[in-house]
Amino acid sequence: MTGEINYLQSTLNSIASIYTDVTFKYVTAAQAMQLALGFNDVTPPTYTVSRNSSTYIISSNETLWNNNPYIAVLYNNGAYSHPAASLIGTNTWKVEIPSSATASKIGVAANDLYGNPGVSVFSPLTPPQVPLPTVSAPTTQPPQIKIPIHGIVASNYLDSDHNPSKALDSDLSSYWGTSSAEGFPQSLTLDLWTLVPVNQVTTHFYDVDTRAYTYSIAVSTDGSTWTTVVPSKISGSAVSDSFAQVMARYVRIIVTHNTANTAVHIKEIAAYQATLAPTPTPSPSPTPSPTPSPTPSPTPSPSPSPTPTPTSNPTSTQSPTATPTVTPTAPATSSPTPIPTMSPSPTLTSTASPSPTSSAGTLNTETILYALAAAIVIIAAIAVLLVIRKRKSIKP
Ligand SMILES: [Ca+2]
Ligand SMILES: [Ca+2]
Repeated sequence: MTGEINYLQSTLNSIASIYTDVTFKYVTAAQAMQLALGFNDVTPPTYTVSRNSSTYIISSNETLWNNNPYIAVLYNNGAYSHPAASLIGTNTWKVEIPSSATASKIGVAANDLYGNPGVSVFSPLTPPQVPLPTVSAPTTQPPQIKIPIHGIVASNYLDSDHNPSKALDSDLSSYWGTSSAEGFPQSLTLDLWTLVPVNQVTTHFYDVDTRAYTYSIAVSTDGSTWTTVVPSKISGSAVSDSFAQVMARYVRIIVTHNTANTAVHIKEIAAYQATLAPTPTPSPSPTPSPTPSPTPSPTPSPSPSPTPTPTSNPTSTQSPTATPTVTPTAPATSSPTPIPTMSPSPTLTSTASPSPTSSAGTLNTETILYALAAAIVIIAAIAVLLVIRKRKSIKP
């Protein structure tokens, strides 16, 4: 391939030296677009990745074309998967990578808004578990949003009439109840399905009398490592516990005592998160209303995107700056309309894929193919130009 490109380059140089009144420019498709539209973003997007169990958070340093990176996972057995990335914040996406323990490489690829391709390959095993990001509790409690519960598991339950789902049926006459023979502790675990901000749990204990329960509440991102958000306390009937907002998938209440007997009974339980800051709609109001519009109070945004700590980032093999471009310094041209030169013009010798561990070799080949295709188009254009010139010279 390199030989073919060299041949192509020398051929172009030869043509350029003969037809000195023709300006040659060898550019990539992205660079051609830069020239045509007059902007000069030639830097590819770069990414950072953090991991929490099988959930990966990918951030880009700039807006991506289609607002969506392409993800490819290479597994140890040679298989590939292409999990979809879902947008969770500005230039931030979440990807669930199944069987991430057996994955060997994770590739992230996208173009920025100006066609510059950015590719990074990460190792899925190097990033450590991301600690639960905590947000300081707001001084004034904003309105709360009830979080959908996708699963509920109890350490124990008495019978089907007192199974864990009875704590989620919005019916205060039904409740989750354990067998008194099982004693304490007993726990009820809510599965929120994915990492979401949580800052409040409401619990409605069985309350036909003045009994009180001793309990604590913990959260987890992976179901194995738990962080206590409500230390052990005693309460009964309906109780609401607020805490500094955390990112969690699992919420667990652990009951260690009941003043009435040795069983646990919860009528209803729910988890909440703070209201997100309203996104301002850029609607230019043509009629200036005399009444001041009630601007939304600056509710402290819970910042749903868990900003990854820098240490958790994998050692990113930098995106191989492909786009092997050649800028043959064409001889002095007499072209009246000089084409603006591209400022950063990497030379052909800067071959892509600097990292030996990078598995993005196929992408480099693609880029070279694109460059070849662009060169062929240019040659064709020159040929047409030459024919036209020749015909013009023949005509009287
Ligand atoms: Ca860019
Ligand atoms: Ca119930």
